[in-house]
Amino acid sequence: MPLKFRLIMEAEITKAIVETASEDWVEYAESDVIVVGAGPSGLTAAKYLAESGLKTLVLERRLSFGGGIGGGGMLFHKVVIEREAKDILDDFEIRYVEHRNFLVADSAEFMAKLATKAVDAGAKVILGVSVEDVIFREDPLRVRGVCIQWSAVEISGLHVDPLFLRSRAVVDATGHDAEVISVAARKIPLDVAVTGERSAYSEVAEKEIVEKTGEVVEGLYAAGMAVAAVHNLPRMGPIFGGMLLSGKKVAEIIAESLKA
Ligand code: 48F
Repeated sequence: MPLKFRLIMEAEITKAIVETASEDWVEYAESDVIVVGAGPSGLTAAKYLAESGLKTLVLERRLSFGGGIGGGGMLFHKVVIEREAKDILDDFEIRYVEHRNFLVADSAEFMAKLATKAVDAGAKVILGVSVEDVIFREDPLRVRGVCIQWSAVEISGLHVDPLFLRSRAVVDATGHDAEVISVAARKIPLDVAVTGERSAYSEVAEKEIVEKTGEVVEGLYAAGMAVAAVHNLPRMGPIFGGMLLSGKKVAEIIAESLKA
């Protein structure tokens, strides 16, 4: 390879990355739905939202998908799913074995396929970005997007102003701390007390998280463990049917609401 070409190549790599990334940021400065968190509930929601034709952006603080899936159950590489969520496993082509009352999947396959199918359905996933606040409007009170920051900046503690992304709906799929609803509740404020989850009571948690999945204030929705944090529900451990069903349910609610 001639020396000249090698010298040019580095600059071309930079241009390729910065130009295409910038195109994405301009494109997603406005979208239908922003899902915060690429854990099981967020990825499930993203697939069904994108399939329903909504422009869907998933923002994930870490540089990896899967949220709490990767650790399986106390680092054993398996997760448990109830039979009620079998159709969702099939939609995502996740393989499982039957074990007594449960379906059991490999944690690596579970997280990989949730992510693959969400992306294949058309959801855009951007890693390494943290949501630190929301955009709101009044009369009526509603959430209309998020304030974002590179996770690296957040971790550094530097004072750097965020950028804004507008959307018609925001899903808090951030897990146990319900980070998006917590900040909105504190700063807007909302008439919502994010009291956090309770100790383990798996069957109650699985049922009530799905039942209480939905809108918290106009434009802001809770899915997955964020629902437990908002409604003070018990935790359930490494059983994931409730996360999948919650993700699917929030997608259906939003699709219905944005169509109207
Ligand atoms: O924690 P997480 O997996 O949430 P989930 O979808 O599922 C919970 C289960 O994994 C498990 C359980 C039930 O089986 O108890 O814990 O409710 O995934 C949440 C994702 O959100 C990201 C975080 O890094 C994780 O990948 N996240 C959290 N806060 C933010 C965020 C934020 N402010 N901005 C962007 N991403």
